[in-house]
Amino acid sequence: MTTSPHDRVAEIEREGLEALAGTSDEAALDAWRVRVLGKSGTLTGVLRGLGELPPEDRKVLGAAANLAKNALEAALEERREALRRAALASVEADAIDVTLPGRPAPRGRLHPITQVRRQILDVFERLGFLVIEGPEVELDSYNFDSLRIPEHHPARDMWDTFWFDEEVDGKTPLLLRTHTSPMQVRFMETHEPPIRVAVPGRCYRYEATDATHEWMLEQVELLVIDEGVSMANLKGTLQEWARQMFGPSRKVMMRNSYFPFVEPGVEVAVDCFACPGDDPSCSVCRGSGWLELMGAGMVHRDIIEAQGYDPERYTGFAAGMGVERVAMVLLGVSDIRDFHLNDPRFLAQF
Ligand code: 2U9
Repeated sequence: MTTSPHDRVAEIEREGLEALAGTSDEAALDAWRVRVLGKSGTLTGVLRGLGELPPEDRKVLGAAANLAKNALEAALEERREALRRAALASVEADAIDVTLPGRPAPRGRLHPITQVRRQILDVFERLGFLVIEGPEVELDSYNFDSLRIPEHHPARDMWDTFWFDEEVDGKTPLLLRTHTSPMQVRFMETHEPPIRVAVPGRCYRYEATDATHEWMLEQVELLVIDEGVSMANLKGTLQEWARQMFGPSRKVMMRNSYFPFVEPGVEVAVDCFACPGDDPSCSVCRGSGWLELMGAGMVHRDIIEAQGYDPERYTGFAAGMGVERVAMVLLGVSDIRDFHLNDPRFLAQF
């Protein structure tokens, strides 16, 4: 059985369109064109054979073959355009537009306690203090004895302490420092007056936590020892610090207090920077007009003497503050525990 010329044209067109759909580049399109529409192409073969047909058949088949030729040529152009568009789109997808602004990289931030500690220390450094740091694991001799808090003295009750189990001569001398003061003692051992140091650092207290107490706190302590140092120098130093931290018109109030390492000892308060001082709804001072921020005093004569300095020649002052306490006041945080929960939603506010 032979196929009729009509069927042959239809078959060439069908096969041609099918093959064309499978082409994926310019070379394949060219090969397709040569195979179907070229000089020895399948459709060209049919058109060439027309001359051998009787005139009526020639006319009818000629018309059909020409229609098939036009359809195949149009399909070729369409396919070429489609491939060109696809190639262009893939180049565009890979391209880097150098004129676009960069993607912002997520930026970290300093912990609020770090920010406030730096702010506190910046002021003291401008006032001429040297910033020094010391170990968090201390000997009880440095943490207590040299600060006039001997073993079995009731004053030790002021600092609930984390002790290490390690024994030396039947005693457990190691602890987590309860204040940074042992570092001032270490500094005095290796330096002669004049001394002017600020000591930041983490301290630990074995106590229950609540909105204003944590078992870990950061302190900044000061020690100044020189000839002729007085309470006036203490007050002036803290007043200037308060001005730079909380605003230019700050006042400092000192009230009698007790710490074994100072005499006299004082509690230091700064007048409220957030209200006129009589607003009961003020979140900073609650209407009292004052913020208690630190303890301070004149370094006890025994301590000066124990370091081998002449107590008739040298006097000094010391002060200590909790960084978290200052941060709460400055940043408006009402629960100290928020600082070390490390919830990013809390930290992202500062
Ligand atoms: C030496 C001599 C004296 C450091 C001082 C305070 C008063 C004080 C507390 C405030 C709140 C610690 O963070 S807090 O709990 N500190 O009240 N600290 S005088 O006196 C010293 C330190 C070292 C050699």
